[in-house]
Amino acid sequence: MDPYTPTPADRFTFGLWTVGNPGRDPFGEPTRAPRDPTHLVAKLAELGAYGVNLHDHDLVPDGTSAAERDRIVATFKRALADHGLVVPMATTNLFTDPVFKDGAFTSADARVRHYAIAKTMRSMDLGVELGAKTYVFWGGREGAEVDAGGKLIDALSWYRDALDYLCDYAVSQGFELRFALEPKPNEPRGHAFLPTVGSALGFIATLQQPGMVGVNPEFAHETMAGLSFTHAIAAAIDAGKLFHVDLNDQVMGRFDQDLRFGAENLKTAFFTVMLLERHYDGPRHFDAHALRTEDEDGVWAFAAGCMRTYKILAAKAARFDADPEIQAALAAYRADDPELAWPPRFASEHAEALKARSFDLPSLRSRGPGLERLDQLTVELLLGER
Ligand code: DIG
Ligand code: MN
Ligand code: MN
Repeated sequence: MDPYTPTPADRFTFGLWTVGNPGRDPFGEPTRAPRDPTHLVAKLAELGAYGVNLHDHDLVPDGTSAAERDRIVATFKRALADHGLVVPMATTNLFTDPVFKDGAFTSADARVRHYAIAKTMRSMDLGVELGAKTYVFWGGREGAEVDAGGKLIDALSWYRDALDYLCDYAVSQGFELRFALEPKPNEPRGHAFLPTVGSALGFIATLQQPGMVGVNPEFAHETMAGLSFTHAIAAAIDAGKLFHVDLNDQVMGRFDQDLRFGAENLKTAFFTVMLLERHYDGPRHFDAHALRTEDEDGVWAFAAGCMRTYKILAAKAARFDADPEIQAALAAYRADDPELAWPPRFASEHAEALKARSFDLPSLRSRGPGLERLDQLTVELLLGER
């Protein structure tokens, strides 16, 4: 069997909006026909995916009657059961409806803010009904083009009020839900609130129930901001806040391209996979879509490519760990000195001794870390030469 054939054990997931993306962009109409969610479930299962995610209105269009909503959900549940897919994550569309044109949770109109919270609660109900354990908040319209509105600090306070209220709602309903904030620096708003993983981590610390809230970093979003996605993932892991992850690819400094995983930055994708394989056991969600040029065959080639590239890079990460030359270079890179082991707790005597200690600065200055060779070995591994 092909070692890179995905299976549900790999926990690969896709949003209905990803493989269902019709190919519309700001300058062109859709190039693909819309596909029914049950068809997308069947095709994803065929490819070896584990699960499917959704915004509320990907499945139940806004304004649907309660009876029709229940029929749609029952049909979708049957498709999930028939094809063995789960719904690990759900989220709310707070960005398409023009009512959110100047923000949802951060709108300057309290009526819009409260409508967004009501819509999110109904969407949480749906997500939990489908089995979601993670709820993502991407603030697509939470931002500004005009700072004269004077709400830059109020917006964060309103954002906090909404999240604190929704955490209370989840607890009151007995939902086993963790929230994951998804940062993005801009687009569709000129400047987005909570633009990066770092800013989201800081914001979480100000919430009333910070333990319920983590981050959902997206490869394209940190890259758009000119940041390293690998470093963003490491910061989230370090903070114990990597609750979900959106994998795709992106050319730095471009609009949000949501490219197939591995399509542009193979080395960053490699180290991302290495970190996820070592420190994260959640779904590997591909928040990406096929190029607008593609037909439906191209959509499924895109989806299969995301999963296959992840598995190939995971195999490369295992080879990295087993490669004697790479491991020797890694061992040589780190220098330790048993005399410098940290004492169990701070002691003034230790501080005085450290201040008085002499260091061989000329030798420390001239020591070479061997990073060029280590990086070359990594490149050769990725090129299939090791
Ligand atoms: C875009 O990157 C956002 C929306 O697609 C969705 O709200 C979230 C979940 O992955 N990502
Ligand atoms: Mn994106
Ligand atoms: Mn995303």
